Amino acid sequence: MNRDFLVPLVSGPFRHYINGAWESGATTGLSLNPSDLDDPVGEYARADARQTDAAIEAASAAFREWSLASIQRRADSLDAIGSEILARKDELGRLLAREEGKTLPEAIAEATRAGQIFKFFAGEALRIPGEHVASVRNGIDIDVTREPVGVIGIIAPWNFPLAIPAWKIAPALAYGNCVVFKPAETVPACAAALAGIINRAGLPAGVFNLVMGSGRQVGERIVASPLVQAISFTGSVTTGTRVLKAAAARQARVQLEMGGKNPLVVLNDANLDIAVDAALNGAFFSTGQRCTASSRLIVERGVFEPFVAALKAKLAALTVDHALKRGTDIGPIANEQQLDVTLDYLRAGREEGAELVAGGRQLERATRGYYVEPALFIGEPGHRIAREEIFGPVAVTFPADDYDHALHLANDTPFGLCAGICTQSLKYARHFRRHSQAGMVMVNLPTAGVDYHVPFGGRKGSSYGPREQGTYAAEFYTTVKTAYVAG
Ligand code: TXE
Repeated sequence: MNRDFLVPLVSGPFRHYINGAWESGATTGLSLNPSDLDDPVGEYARADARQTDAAIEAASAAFREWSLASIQRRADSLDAIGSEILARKDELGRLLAREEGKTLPEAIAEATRAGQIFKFFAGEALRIPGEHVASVRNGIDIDVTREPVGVIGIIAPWNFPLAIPAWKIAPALAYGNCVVFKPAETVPACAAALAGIINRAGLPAGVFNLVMGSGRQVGERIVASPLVQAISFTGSVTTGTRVLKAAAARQARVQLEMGGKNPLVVLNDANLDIAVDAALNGAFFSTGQRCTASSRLIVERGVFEPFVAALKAKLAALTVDHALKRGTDIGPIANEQQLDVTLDYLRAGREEGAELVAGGRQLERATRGYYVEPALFIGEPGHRIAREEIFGPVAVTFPADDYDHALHLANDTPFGLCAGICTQSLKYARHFRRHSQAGMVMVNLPTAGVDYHVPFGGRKGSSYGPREQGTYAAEFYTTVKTAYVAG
């Protein structure tokens, strides 16, 4: 489809969208371009308590109408949102690359995925499942149906500023809920662009609201509000734990997607080209800022040296530069805080005795930005850099004695989002699939890179609550009613 849209995607200052109207903030913040700090993306509104409450109240007031709207109406709205996203994926991709710093091809792919997610849930709105069950008592029918939950508070991170909001907002709306969306402060322009597209789909006022601002002020207010029935959160373990405690204290429904420290196991019998490409892509693409990043590379001793040598060679050939520049493989780190975290871990790795075999230097480019050379350490499983999520272009590799040892090391982590194995052995692939303590398993693939129509989520410290995406999203965004009917 190639439609010309007369409306600009977004124009600063980026405003809140509350009860069907655009609103300036109580205060403002500045969104930066991490590839070029001299090219700010624009000012954005920051909400205070009053504006946050206004968004929540608008969503609550809109719930009755939207929850009773026909499924055709809901499907058509989501389809329209998906269509505009897909038609403007290049424009959205440019904005995303400029604001978050992933490369343009990665950003366009993310925009495409966001559009596909809305299209998928447009279909799901027409397929809301239910069950008719025979009663143990004569003359009674039992129906199990799914109903909307209410107002959903959506708290999102900055690393996928279109796709993550899409996979929370689309199912929320498809199943008849209203939304209060709080994006991360690194990416307000992307959030405002998405809100503009949702606005043009003509939802009733209040069904979807965008409020921007700090986690402490806006996020905590959403989590604490008795008018918000459910919270879907993606972000750090520390914040996720706070959200969980606050939500549990008032018995709100909650779903958390948090960090990962995802292992990629490479066995002696692996196709080394596939394994090295999986490691390169999984660990370093999107500047390593993916919760599914392959940050622990566990390699059987027989191929450890050739694997490290081949990966080093590939790393040396990568171009780290401005996200919008043609030929850039790795963009900058998304914000200053994340740059500091990455540099701290690079220091910690050296101090705890890990061997830095490639990269790790801060880089200067033609424009001022947060550039860091992708870094590979040979470390030990107990090192902090091998146990804690870094969320930057840093991976650690260590050898395993055999498959059993590799499986043990892979599972020896407080996280459990995704785990990968590279092998040509069906026996080990099957065993790993069954015994990996992760929510997602990849065989001969990077740990990052998932489809949009199947469940996404992890185990242990990575996730809490029902899975996101695919048909499984219904578990979180609907509540079940069992009805007994006698004639
Ligand atoms: O996350 P936060 P940040 C990890 C990654 C990164 C670290 C910090 O390790 O280094 O988190 O990133 C909102 N109540 N991941 O600071 O703080 C906040 O405004 C309610 C991994 O961005 O968790 C933002 O909208 N909300 C992760 C969202 O929560 C609060 C992706 C996430 O912010 C809040 C992103 C509060 N008290 C970061 N405090 C992954 N694995 O996918 C903050 N927020």
